Order: sequence, then C-alpha cells, then structure tokens
Amino acid sequence: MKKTALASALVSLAGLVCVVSPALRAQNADASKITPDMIQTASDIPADWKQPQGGFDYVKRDVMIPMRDGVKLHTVIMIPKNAHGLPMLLERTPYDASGMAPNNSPHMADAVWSGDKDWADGSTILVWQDIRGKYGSEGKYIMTRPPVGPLNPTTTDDTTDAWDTIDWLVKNTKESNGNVGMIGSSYDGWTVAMALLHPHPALKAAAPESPMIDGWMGDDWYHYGALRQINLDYFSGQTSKQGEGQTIPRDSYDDYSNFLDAGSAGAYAEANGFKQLPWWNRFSAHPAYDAFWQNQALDKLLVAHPSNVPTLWLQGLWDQEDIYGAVHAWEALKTAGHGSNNHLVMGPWWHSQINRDGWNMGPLKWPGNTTAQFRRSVMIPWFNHYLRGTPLAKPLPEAMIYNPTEQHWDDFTDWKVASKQSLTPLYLQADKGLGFEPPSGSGDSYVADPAKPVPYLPRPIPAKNEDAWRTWLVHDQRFVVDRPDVLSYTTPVLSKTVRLEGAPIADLFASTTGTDGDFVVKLIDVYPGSDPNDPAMGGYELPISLDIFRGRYRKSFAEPSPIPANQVQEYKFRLPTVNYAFKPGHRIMVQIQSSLFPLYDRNPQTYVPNILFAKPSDYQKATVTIEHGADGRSAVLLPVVSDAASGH
Ligand code: PG9
Repeated sequence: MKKTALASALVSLAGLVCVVSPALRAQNADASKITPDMIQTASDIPADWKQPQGGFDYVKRDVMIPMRDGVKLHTVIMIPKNAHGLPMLLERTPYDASGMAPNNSPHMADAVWSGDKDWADGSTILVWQDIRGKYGSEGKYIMTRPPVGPLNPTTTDDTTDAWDTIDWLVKNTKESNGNVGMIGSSYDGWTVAMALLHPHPALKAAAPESPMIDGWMGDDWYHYGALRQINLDYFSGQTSKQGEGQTIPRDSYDDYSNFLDAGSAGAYAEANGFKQLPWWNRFSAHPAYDAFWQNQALDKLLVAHPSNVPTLWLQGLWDQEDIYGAVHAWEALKTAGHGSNNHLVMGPWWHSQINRDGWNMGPLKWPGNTTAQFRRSVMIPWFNHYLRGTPLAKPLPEAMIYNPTEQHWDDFTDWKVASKQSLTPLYLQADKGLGFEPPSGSGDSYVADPAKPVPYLPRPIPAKNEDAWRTWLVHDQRFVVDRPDVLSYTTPVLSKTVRLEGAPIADLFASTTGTDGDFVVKLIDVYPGSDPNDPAMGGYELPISLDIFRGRYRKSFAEPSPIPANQVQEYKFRLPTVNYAFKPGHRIMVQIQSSLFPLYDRNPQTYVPNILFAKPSDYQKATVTIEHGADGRSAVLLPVVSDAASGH
C-alpha cells in the first residue's frame, strides 16, 4: 500500500472506532439481559461425540478387544446395515486402523480406503485393528515383533494377538457367519503371515500381499547384507511415537548429497537422535545374518509350523520394497510339501499396487486395469469360496504370474522352485558381448569410488517422490550405461524369443583391490531403437530383474569374511523371479556395478567389522575386475524355457 493510501485508511478506521464505541457501551448497558444458557465455561467439545448413523448403509463400531495378557487392542468394525451371516475380513496394521475408513460418508464404499472398496458392497464385515502399541492400541510396540520364543520371552506375539482377536470377533459379532479371512500388504502382510503360524480355526483364507518375510535377506532392511539406508526414515517414523513419528530432516533436496555428506549410515542415524530408538540399537548391532535375523525369518518359521489355511501369496514383479517375501514363503512351503493350499500370484506391480489401480507400471502400459481385474475376478471369488461357500468357476492354479511382454496372465500348474530350475548360462563375453556360448578372453575392470557411488535413479533424488520410488525398478538404465564404473554387456539383436520362467542367478567371478565390496547385477531388456507406436520406449533399457550382494557374505551370510585382495572369488546370488519373454528385435543386457546409492549404503571397500559405523578413512577406491575367461566365466544363469516346455 502507498503511504498516502495507508494514511487515509487510518483516518477512516479512527472514524469507525468513534462510531462503534457508543454502540458497545449500549450493549454493556444491557448485560442484565444475559441468561445462563448464553454462557459456556466447559469445553464446547463433548467427551464422546456420536455421529448419528441413521442414514448410513453400515454401522461402525470402535472396540477395544482384550488379549490373553489383558492388553486391549483398538479395533474398527464396519458392518453393512442389517447384516446377517456375513464373513469378516480382518486386517491388522501398524499404520492406524481408523485411517482405513478415512471418509465420513454414509456409504461404506465411499468411506473406506481404496484397497477395501471392492469389499464394501454389503457382502463383508470389514475389520481393522491397530497392532499392539501403535495408534489406539495398548501395550508395547516391538518392530515386527518376533514370535514367542528365543527372541520374545513374553506370552504374546502377532500370532497370539491374531488368534485372540479372531476368537473375540467370532463370539461378539452376531452379524457374522463365524468365518474370517485375513488380508493386508507389506507390514500388514507380515501380520497375516504371523497369524498363519498358529491360526484360529475360524481363519478360513488368507492373502499376505507383498509381505515382509525376511528383512535381512531381500525385503525391507537389507538385500543380501547391503543396507537399505533410505529406510532410516521408516525407523524414526515408526518407532519415535505411538502414532506417526517424524522422518529425518533433510539439508538438501537431493538425497544423494544428504547421505554422501553424512558418511556412514550409522553416523547419519545417530546424528539424528537414533540412539534413543531401541529398534535402531538392536538393528545396528546385527549387521550379519545371525541368530537375530534367522530366528525371525518367516519362510523358515512357516515351514516349521505349516497351516491348513488356504493362502494366496501375492507380490509385484517389480516390488520395490518386499520383492523377496511372498515368493520365498510360497517356495519354502511348496518345497516342504505344502503346495496344495498355497498359491503364488505375481502381478506387474509395484509394492502394494494390488490395492490401487493397475493400468501401468511406470512407462509400461497394460491392456486393462490388472489389479482391479485380479481382485474382482480372482481374489474376491477365491475368498468367497472359503468364507461363504460360493463355488469357484475354476480352481485357482498353483501360480499365476503376469507375462509383461505378452501382456497376459499365465497360469502354472507346476511353477518351479529355484532349487529345481534348469538354468542356462548367459556368459559375459569379450568386447562387452553377451551370449550363450562359453567365453574366452580375460576380464573387464572399473574403478569403484565410494566418493562417487552409482545412483539408483537420476539425480536429484528427493526424499519424497512417491512416483519415482514406486517405479525405480523399471527406470530406463541409459542414465548410467556410459559411466566408466558400470559394465554393460549386450547380446546381438535377438532373432527369436528368449523365454524365462523362474529366478535368474548371478554368478560372477571377480577380484578387487579392496578387502570388501558390493556387486550389483541387472538383467535388462533393451528395446529396439524406435517404436512408432510408443516412441518414448525406443531404445529403452528396462531392468527386469536386479539385485545387490555384499561381498563379505560370499561364503556365509552369518559369518562375513574379508575378501582377499586381488584374488578371484565367486559371487553367486539369486535375482528376483521373472516370467518374461525377450522378443525378437530386442537385445539382452547385463549391467554390473558396485553401488546403488543412496538406496543402499556404500561399501567402504575396506573390511571393517560393522559397515554401519565405517569411518570416513575406511572408504577407499578399488579396482574391480569381472572375469569372463580362463579365471572364471561370469554369467547370469537364466531359467530359459522353450515355448513347448513353458509351464503354463
Ligand atoms: N515395506 C514396509 C515395511 C514392511 C515391514 C516392515 C517394515 C516396513 C511397508 O510398506 O509396510
């Protein structure tokens, strides 16, 4: 405002005050007319507001369900109006049960979150529960609380809590038919798997979706010993408060700089107050796959306590958080002879996408909404079969896996577990070639510099970019292909389809001048240079399976050992499962590098007892040589099947 305008505004305000003041005086003069009903001294917020639900098509109950040790768990039950004889679908969560029905709508389908909309058609009672110690539930929160036993000397765990909850629900929900299903993704998928260790007899069907099964081996915390350090935000978010805690404040927009500047993951965590978090202290004391991790690996526990509950193990083919869990749990059960009531489903999805729309995965577009189709035509009918006796139009196959190139679901009657696969080596060759014929020659070297780690996404990499995070596993790898510390081996253009069904195995023979090191192997589909129907996909380098392996664990995950410098060692590790057809006109590429930063912490390349606390001076450049000749034939072992031998 200009000075003159301000001055005239002040003059008019003064006038207004002169005019208003007598009126105020008049009001004060009428104070005798004030009656008690005009005055409120207690709070305007009633102690217990009840939303009238007369016009609602459901009834919502908020209850505290007692567990065997007296602790009460907060549970939200949504019952279709006038329900009678309906099954119940239970989800146990650390992420706020009340938030599962976030909208104050009179219509159940509008009230619930996206993952439950298909269930909210009046046919099912929906139940969400806060697990022990989170949000509205009493008790102590323990991160993915290990089962009662050596790591949990109490009498309760998420198996007993699920049992007690189902028992209460069956006895106290008169609108139900007494049958319960369990569902949930990720942590909530873990709670489903925990319930299966000793299921209540009323639990008739279960769907662990993208469950965390082994946090060290290949789910959220580590992959083969390499730390997924961007999960540090999850540690503070989850364990600094009973509700939602805080993430780590960032200096820079680019997490590449934030983590690089911090030094080790431990230094970063502890500079941000993590020593106050018991989970961090336990976690950081166990960097190797010792008894702490082995005793909570759910695939092993499920085999030790197999259940008769029909179970759908679900995950995404490009699941950026829990790509290990469902497939390994299913495989472990099948291997132990429990295949008949366990099914594997792998869709072309990111983590937990099953609960959202599934038209595409990053730039890959599907001919329909793959998640909605699956939910409506497979999963819900399957649950209905076990929960209310509806006949199935056709029995569910042992495994259903989407074929992303041919863009359809394949049904498998005998999906091979990894130990039974027949594998064909695809060898690294001279001149960065790749082929099925045994190679001759020597090796290729690069300098891996911890001061310039290879990013997992193009920089800048903001801490919060949900879309980029969800789709990083399908990101075009051309952004690193020319880096001198990334080796890229490519086949000639394919003249016929190469079809893979199973888990590729990376088998590297490598030496390093350091005494530790990480190995990243990516199996990539290189698209033809131009695609008139989808120009953006011209020359696209699509990762179809990739992982990282921490070299110190090459002999034992439980007992790491230094790498002898300059000596060729074998690094053999399984990559994520695929059902994929490389098409004629495409090429297959294998990329090798020593970091995927900042998703994974940097390996200092000098052997130290605990990499989480490596000192700045431990981080050293190393020259890494990948052999493809007399000193070792490095390859990716592929589960190649001919069209005739395809299992579907
Ligand atoms: N992937 C997340 C998680 C699962 C289990 C433990 C910790 C994290 C999740 O999405 O729930």
